[in-house]
Amino acid sequence: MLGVASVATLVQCKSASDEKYFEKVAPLPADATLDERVDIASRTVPTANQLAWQDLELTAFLHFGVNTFTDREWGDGKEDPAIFNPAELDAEQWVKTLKDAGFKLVILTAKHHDGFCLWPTLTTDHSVASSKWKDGKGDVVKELREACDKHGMKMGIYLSPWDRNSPKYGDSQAYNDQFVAQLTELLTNYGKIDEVWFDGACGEGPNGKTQEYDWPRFRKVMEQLQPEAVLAITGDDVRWVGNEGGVGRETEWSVTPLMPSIFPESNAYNDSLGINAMAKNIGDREMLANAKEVRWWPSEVDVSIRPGWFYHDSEQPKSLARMADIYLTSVGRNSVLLLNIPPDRRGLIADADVARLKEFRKWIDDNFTVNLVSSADSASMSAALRPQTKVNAVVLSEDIRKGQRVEKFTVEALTDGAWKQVAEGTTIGNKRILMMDDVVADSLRLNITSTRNTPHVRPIKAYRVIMPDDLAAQETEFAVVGKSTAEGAALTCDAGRDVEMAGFIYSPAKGAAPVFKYVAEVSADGKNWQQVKTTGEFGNIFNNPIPQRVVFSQPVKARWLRIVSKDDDPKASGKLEALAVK
Ligand code: FUL
Repeated sequence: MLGVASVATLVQCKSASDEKYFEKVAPLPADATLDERVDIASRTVPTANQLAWQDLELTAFLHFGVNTFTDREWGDGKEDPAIFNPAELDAEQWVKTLKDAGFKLVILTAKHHDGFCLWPTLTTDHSVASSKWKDGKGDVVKELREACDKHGMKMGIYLSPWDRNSPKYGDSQAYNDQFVAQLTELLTNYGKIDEVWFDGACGEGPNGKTQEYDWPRFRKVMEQLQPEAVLAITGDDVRWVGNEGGVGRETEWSVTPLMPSIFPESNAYNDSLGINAMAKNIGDREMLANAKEVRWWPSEVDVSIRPGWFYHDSEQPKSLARMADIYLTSVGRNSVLLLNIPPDRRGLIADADVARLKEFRKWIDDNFTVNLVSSADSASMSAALRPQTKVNAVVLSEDIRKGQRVEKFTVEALTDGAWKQVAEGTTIGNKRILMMDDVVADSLRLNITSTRNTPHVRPIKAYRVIMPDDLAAQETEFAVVGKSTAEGAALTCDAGRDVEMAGFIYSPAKGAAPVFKYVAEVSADGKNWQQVKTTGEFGNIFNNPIPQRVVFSQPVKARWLRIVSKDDDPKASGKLEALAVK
């Protein structure tokens, strides 16, 4: 193992070129050697907007709209606007709840894929103006703005490019004009917007044509109207981490050759490099060999506090244990957490979610407020603890204004006069939290065993973190019963006896296409079937293939349950379990 003294020799110190930085994008000349490419990547740095955004650490999503009232995840655009009626809507309750929990920015789904606009847009009647809420005179975006101003919260907007309501969708020029008009309204009339979220989903229009988005135009509108905002997901300021489960990579580079989808050549280019947004590795040095540029494109981990993005009565917030895990694997892995807390039909964040957020904040405060390091020495990257201090977490951080550089490190603890390795890792970036087994130590030190350039690492911090018990994912309301078999388009569950069947859990199989559209049927004899859910759809299952929990409007007595795929290529795979009334 390498000691601290050897760090200087390991670090390829390039003090001359170290002064020169590339903001956001750095070209990699075709004739550059791999070492030169790595050097350029090490000097690629964030823009001021990106830096300010990375500093936020905790940001929140509010998925709210017609889906809240139809109990769906993806609306089809045919919803009657009259159903939107959140009689008790209180944007201050949202913002206060989030602020108390430590969130610094909140992003509202101003328009989701169903096309329903939460502000009275002039571009379509499919908006709050046609709803019953406040007799059509309400404006959710405005109410959020006012609450954010009052409580000192930054604001962002989600404007879905995919629009299942607009008759113009699929007629590229006409729809792009409409989209730009919507974006312009949102970025002009609602004060300072700090993040604009363009989702990547792009389905067919009613005319069967696929929409070609004019990304460069959208980006220009944003730059002109909100020059300090970051553009997320399809945009080139903030990168989707690649899953919706709350997990950043252990090796999470903010500098990557991956090209954002607002650039028309991105698909072909990323394919040529053999990478995509979900790839396990998006930044290792080997990947730089064939790239023509690298960019600072830091990761955002978007995940919902509940199984769905929209509020459903049948769902519950994640356990505190799960939330703590998410914190460690997002903020603790060089990412900004974007946690979704969906308001309910009243227009309020549900009590259970408010309570969970309070616990979440308390867990962070209890565990990460008191740094156990009594004095740190940045030159030797060592940290003195009070004698015999028990620690199980170290927090590391690079000064990313000078790039992200560290590729590999170990952490050692001085115990009974001897140094021993207690943790190891790859990237650090803006923040890295490393959990390890309890160790009783007098000092800690960091050994950087591989770096792209002179590292700029802040003093180590150390903590003793107590993970909450996982009372978790257990089903409390219903018993999970039955044995599942797949045949053709149907996935059948035999509960073994007659039960009061309240619903089911469908768990998609790893590596196989999930069921998307389905009907659910029950049977007393396994031969005659009765439909209980006629038009089911596991909205968003492709992006987020987690177990899908569906509760029927009322329980029905049966022994067998099946879901029959109504997809174009109907093949059922995965597992089906019945939820029985206890
Ligand atoms: C996805 C969407 O399809 C989901 O409905 C949700 O909005 C999520 C944040 O992004 O791609």
